[in-house]
Amino acid sequence: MKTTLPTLSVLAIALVLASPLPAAPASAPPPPHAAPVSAAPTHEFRSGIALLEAESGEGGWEKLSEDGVAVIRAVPGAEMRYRVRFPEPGFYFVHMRSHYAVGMKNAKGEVMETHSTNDAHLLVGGARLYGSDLTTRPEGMRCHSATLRWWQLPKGPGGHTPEAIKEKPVQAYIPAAGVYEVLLRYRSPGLVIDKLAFTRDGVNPADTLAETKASSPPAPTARPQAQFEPEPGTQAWRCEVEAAPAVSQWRLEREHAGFSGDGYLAWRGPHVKHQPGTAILSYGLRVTEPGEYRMSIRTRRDIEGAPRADDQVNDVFVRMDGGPWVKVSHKTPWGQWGEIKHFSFETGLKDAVFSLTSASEYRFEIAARSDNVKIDSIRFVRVAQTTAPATPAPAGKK
Ligand SMILES: [Ca+2]
Repeated sequence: MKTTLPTLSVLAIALVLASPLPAAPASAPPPPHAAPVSAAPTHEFRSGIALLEAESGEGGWEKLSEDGVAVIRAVPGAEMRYRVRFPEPGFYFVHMRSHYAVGMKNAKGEVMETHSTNDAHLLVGGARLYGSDLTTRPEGMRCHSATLRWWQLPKGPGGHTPEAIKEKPVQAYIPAAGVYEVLLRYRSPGLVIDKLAFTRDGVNPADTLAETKASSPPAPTARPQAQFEPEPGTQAWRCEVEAAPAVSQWRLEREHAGFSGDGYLAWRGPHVKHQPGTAILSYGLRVTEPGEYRMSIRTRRDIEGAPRADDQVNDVFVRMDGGPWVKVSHKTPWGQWGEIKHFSFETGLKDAVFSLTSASEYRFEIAARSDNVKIDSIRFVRVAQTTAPATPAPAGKK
């Protein structure tokens, strides 16, 4: 018998090595692990994605509509709950389509930094997510956009997310198939969430989701807030900036004479150079003759308080028909009316000319960039068809 025991032991080890993957894979991260609930799920996986409309959850976050998109906004002390059925154990990427608040004021009336309004606590099955090292446990997720975008970034642990995981996707670890509660908790004011999502694989699942969204039919958007009018006897179209409502921290002002129409809009919010799409003003431009159209925006800047550098208080973002946001800028002397008429690229300035290739209505939009910039009116002039256009290729028109 002495000789058979070692043989059996070897056999047992061989059997263990050959057995299928154990319930808790060798790559299981450090606990505590998520714990399932017995309640019925509110969300299921379909085609590899569990997609949670944020407003479908139960809880006390404010539900509202932004440009026709149903979203939720953080409320101090309140939570939102969802129950997702995860089909198999393992790691899942976590996505949050969200944006922070621009120009939000704190209790003292001071404008808050956008990074103070950009995150939420998030627990899955009562457990924290994992950072990209599959060890560090962030408290939640954060975002870096002024408009709704997909984000996968961790927040915490602590006030400053560790560098090693900071800009890398978070994941949830699900120890066994089942229904798990997804719990959003307040961390900062002003955070707006459109959707949450869980995906199993893919190098960059957030891009896949964003593309899915972009390729689906565009959501019905609100009408432009104002319309360009043709200037009789010319190839020009004109619109007063203030014909659009002064959203967010655009302010209708009349202090400096020389404006046209009812006044001009001044951006009294923060400098938002990294957040194109902040506080959008929209204008409908009905094109009857396709061609190249040169843009100019009447503008001025004034010394208000401390003197500023010459390349400040001088730009806004514009885009045509949902194309890329482009910075447009000017160097008009301080205290004078002038014109913004150049696209401003890292490589230099180019005439702000747009290719409007179909006889249809285009949507021209302006978004904030420099603080305290003032804009009065917008004009488009059809360019004589002699030279090749310089344009940042706005989105293709049908
Ligand atoms: Ca005006």
